[in-house]
Amino acid sequence: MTLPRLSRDTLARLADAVRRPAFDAGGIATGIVHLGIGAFARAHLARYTQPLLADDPSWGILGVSLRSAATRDALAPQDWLYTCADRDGGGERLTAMASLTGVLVAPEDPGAVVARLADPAVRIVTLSVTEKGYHRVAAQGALDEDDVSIRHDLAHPDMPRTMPGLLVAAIRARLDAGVPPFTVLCLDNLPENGDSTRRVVARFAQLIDPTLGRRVADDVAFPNCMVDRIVPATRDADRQRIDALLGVHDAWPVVCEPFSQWVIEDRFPLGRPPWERTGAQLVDDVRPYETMKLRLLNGSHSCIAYLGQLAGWQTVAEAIAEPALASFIDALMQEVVTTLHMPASVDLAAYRRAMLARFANPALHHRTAQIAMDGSQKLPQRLFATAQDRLAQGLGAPCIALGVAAWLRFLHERSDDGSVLIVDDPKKETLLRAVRATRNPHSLCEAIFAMPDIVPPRLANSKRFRDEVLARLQELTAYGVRNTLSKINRGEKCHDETPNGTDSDSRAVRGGIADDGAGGPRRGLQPADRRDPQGRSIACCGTGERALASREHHRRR
Ligand code: CS2
Repeated sequence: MTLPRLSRDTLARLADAVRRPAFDAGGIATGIVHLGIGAFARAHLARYTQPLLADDPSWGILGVSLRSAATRDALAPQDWLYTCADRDGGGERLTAMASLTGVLVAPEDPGAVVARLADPAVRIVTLSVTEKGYHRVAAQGALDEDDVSIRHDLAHPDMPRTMPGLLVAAIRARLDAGVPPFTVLCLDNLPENGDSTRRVVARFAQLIDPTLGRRVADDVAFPNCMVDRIVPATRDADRQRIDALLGVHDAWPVVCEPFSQWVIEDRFPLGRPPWERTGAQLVDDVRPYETMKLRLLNGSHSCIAYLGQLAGWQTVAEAIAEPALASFIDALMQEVVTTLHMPASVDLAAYRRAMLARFANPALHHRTAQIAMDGSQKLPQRLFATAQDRLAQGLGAPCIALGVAAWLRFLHERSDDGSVLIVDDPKKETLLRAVRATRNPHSLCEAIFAMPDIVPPRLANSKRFRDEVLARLQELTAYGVRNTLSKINRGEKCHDETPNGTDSDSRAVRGGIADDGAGGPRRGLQPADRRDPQGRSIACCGTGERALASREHHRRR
């Protein structure tokens, strides 16, 4: 039977269990433009914003795709409606989303995007364009002025292709028309993400016109924020299941974990939706939260991705169900926490436990191949910065070194059993050239460590770190992931440092989206909830929790 398409007309026909918007889906106006309207923004920004539209319909979100027309083409026949499915081992919760006012495709008509951005009704521009969308020299944070797309936009500022090009064209149009600039809110996993965005956008503007560059640097607000929600790419199986649950056909749903966190610096000169009412934390200084998330969650994710790709573990849940990998991730987190300086209200031990449970979510199917993408853009803030801090503390970074070595091994495009692996990275050509020039781990390390745009020179110059990475790469090359992890877990790497006295007891992790109508207590944060992909308890794999508990016990004594 062909199901009718999800749309404003069919909203009323959705199954009773589906949460619906508490406002007229056709009655909202654009106050936010979002560049990079992928799954993440639709499962995070939109979820925090939707419940607020009933009180103030002027904060609707206009999405912009910087590359493909797929989202626009799928959502246009649905009046921009879609479903957001929160999933874990305990079940699935569907919300009908109606917070988008439309989707534009920038490459088709960049002028139309600039015109919408210049509209005085637009007060905030949010961004999730992924790390590479900032066109930074990854290890240094500066705009990559040699980047082909940036060069294009500098030469054709009225036909921009890039995020900095679009923003600067719009800011210029606003200033020329006497309209104050919008606030730019970065939702990507960059260090000090607002400041990082300001650096590249202001530099781009300066290259066009020094006065404009100063105005961008001085007059545009770029608050920092930390975002967190695991939102894997939607699969066909998700679409089929969601259609059956909805009773109508949604061509473009998003699937995410129930957990969500958003910590924002409160600097919005033209106002903002009251996101604190839907669970966001508004703080003066986001940096500790952002560093915690980038280094603990994203750092662990990248290590799981490369080790998982090499070992043949296709999803994060499959990987973390391996006791040896879970134990390694616990050790990695011990290494990371010595570099964090958290407010007293944050319980890092609870954060770590919750993270392991989130990784074990059997319903997400978060592919290691997806996280493995763009390593050259991710590792500087996820692993290299942490290693640098460890070295400055006089400590080694053996677990981080294994993560980096796994990335180098992954660049050989072959898993431990010889299957083909796909390297998808803006620096792919340079990286693969280095790999193909040698089969020798030592010269590969030397070659990659000599790339200052990827590895910060200060770290690259550390013999201690280079030796640690080389040793790990040699082990991975000789023994493969499983044997290397077993060796490491048998104690060859184990350092036993007390992490900043933060491993206290088990208050629940802070954050989480406020319930927008029918919430209830969050699930998915308890170790006891961990399940393997077949739904079996994986308490046996809770090496991380066990190690933590035993250290806490030891310290109390
Ligand atoms: C992941 C992130 O793909 C990746 O690199 O590490 O997308 C991660 O799932 C999110 O940052 C979670 O908030």
